[in-house]
Amino acid sequence: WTITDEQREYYVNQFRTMQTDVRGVICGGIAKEFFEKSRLPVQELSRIWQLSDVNRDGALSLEEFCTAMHLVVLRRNDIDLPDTLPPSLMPYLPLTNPGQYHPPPPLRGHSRSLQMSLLPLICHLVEQ
Ligand SMILES: [Ca+2]
Repeated sequence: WTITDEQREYYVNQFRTMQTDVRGVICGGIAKEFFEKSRLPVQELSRIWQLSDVNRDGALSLEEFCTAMHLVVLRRNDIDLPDTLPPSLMPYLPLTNPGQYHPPPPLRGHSRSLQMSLLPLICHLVEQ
């Protein structure tokens, strides 16, 4: 299941055709469209997606994309998907690489302020 250097280079190039910034991510819709070109059944693609999107943010980072691509390639070669990711395919988790991972604080702050602004409304409804 190991990714060879040539394969990785190819995957990285594919990633670059969709996302010029290698530290960026490919959002779900674009990735889905791309992987549908592999003509694998949808169930298998969603399985691959579940295995590859390790941080469950609905988008694929370069590492996650390489993993997903590789799983697609394995399936195209009639190799069964693993139940869990083998260590050789495990994308680097953001936690192991804190320098490159920026959690989206504006979004969190936004949802919190949204909750705050809803609170008086909810209190008002409860009073009635
Ligand atoms: Ca992800």
